Amino acid sequence: MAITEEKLGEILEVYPEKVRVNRRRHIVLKEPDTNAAQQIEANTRTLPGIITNRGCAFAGCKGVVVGPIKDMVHIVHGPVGCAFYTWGARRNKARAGEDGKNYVNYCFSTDMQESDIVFGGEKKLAKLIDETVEIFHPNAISIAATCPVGLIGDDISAVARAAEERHGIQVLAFQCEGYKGVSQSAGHHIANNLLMDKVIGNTEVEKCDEPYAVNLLGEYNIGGDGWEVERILKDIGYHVVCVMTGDGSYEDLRLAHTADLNLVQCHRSINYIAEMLEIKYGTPWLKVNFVGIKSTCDSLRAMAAYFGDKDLMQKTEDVIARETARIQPVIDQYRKVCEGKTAFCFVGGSRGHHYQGLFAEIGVETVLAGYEFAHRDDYEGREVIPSIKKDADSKNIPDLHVEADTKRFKIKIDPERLAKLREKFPFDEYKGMIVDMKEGTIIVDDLNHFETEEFIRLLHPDIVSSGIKDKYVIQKMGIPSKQLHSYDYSGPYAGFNGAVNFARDISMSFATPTWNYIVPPWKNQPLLNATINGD
Ligand code: CFN
Ligand code: HCA
Repeated sequence: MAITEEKLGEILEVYPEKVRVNRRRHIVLKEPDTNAAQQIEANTRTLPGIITNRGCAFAGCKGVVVGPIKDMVHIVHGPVGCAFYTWGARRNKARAGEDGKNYVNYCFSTDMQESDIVFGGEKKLAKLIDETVEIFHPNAISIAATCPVGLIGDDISAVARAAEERHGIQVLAFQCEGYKGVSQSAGHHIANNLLMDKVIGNTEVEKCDEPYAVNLLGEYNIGGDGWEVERILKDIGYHVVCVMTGDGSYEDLRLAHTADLNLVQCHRSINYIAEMLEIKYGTPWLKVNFVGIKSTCDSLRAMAAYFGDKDLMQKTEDVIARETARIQPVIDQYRKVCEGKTAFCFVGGSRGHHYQGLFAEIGVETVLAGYEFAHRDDYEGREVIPSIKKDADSKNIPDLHVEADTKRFKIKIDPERLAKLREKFPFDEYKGMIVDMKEGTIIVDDLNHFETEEFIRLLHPDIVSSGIKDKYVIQKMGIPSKQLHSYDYSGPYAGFNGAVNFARDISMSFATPTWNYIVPPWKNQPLLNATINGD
């Protein structure tokens, strides 16, 4: 059943007036294909009292962007709960490199107590750094500030500077107190800025000797996704300089400026570094998506077209032909179980969009999708500077950046020139989620638990893919839930092998007899209406 404006009105009716108006702006009913892009409100403060799935700036900085760097020790300066929250649950996998250093399975925290809040925690932090260096010898250290640290005013930058002098390694202080900004997104930005400022390019090396040198940005190796993507890229002949940051290392990160091209998997979490690399070093970036067979093939072809080398293009086609011939028959089997089913696809800041293509490939249609904390460009699309380096007369890169404002990292390019480049490199655009969704589907920003249940009651999806905070509510409603953050202990789901794993897991969710033992509430209970002020 498609949701009409009237039906939506009924769901939102229980809210007080102000809340209703606010929430309506975060919901889009996809209209028939028109050229006018539909707009959505996003990246604004969550209404107090609404049970949101969002996290905090600390989660976005330490948990998401910085945490996966394996040869660094990441210290959580704060209560042990914050450290525990970012310890392992995200499933960003890592293997030690040649130097044998991998600390991602450890949890380092100052475990602040009441006395530290009263008297300050700087000394405790300095002592922890000393002990860490003595015991673990990491290549660098990060300190992540939690809410109380900002509130009591511990100067973590000063502690970091003094520790750098004592130990001769970089100690990065991330001022990512949880309360900053409106979600994880602020933390991504804080992490991007400091990594760009202090780590990337912090070496004598200027250029990578290998041909087709790329960085993979916004790939965090959840369930091994990054390993599958790297397998494909290496098979074709690419050299991966650095992955940001899944299974990534501090040492590789320093070399990121030496690559020829930046591939951006998760735009939301890392677009800042992609743009800063373009401004500072002239390295263009390409939006890719290695989730789903078609998206993977499209991305590989766009990369080959960027380099414009005939052999590379041929090798790309060979790998695509070999891999698809291998996996398609398997996918087709699973598709028989999944065909005709519908899904909700609500994840953080990019997967709500990225997974829709893969769902479609196994015959599942996404009827509702959204992001926890994405910005408007992730929904509505944005202008992307095309691959400037490949254009014949773009050797003089600074010409393109005449109005580059390095403080705010904004670039202005002559629109005529931009149009010409776009013609040549049509892949270089970031379309956002809304344009890819079908008429009659729903796009919801910062979905909350009340709305999740209401939309489930109305649309009866066959599967809901989201996170741990609503997984069990969904399953108790008799509906399979597939976590698209952690993959429920499975994965990888990216690339060709990932598509097979995903098809297998989703068809298992449908085929399990478990659901015969659970009766969804709308089958034997009247629909509950929320009450306000006891009426
Ligand atoms: S791995 Fe990424 S893909 S980084 Fe981001 S926006 Fe989170 S941790 Mo959870 S699964 Fe999610 Fe994305 Fe980028 Fe992960 S959709 S919410 S902050 N995310
Ligand atoms: C985070 C991390 C998270 C949480 C997942 C979830 C992740 O936002 O702090 O809510 O299920 O992917 O681990 O997004």
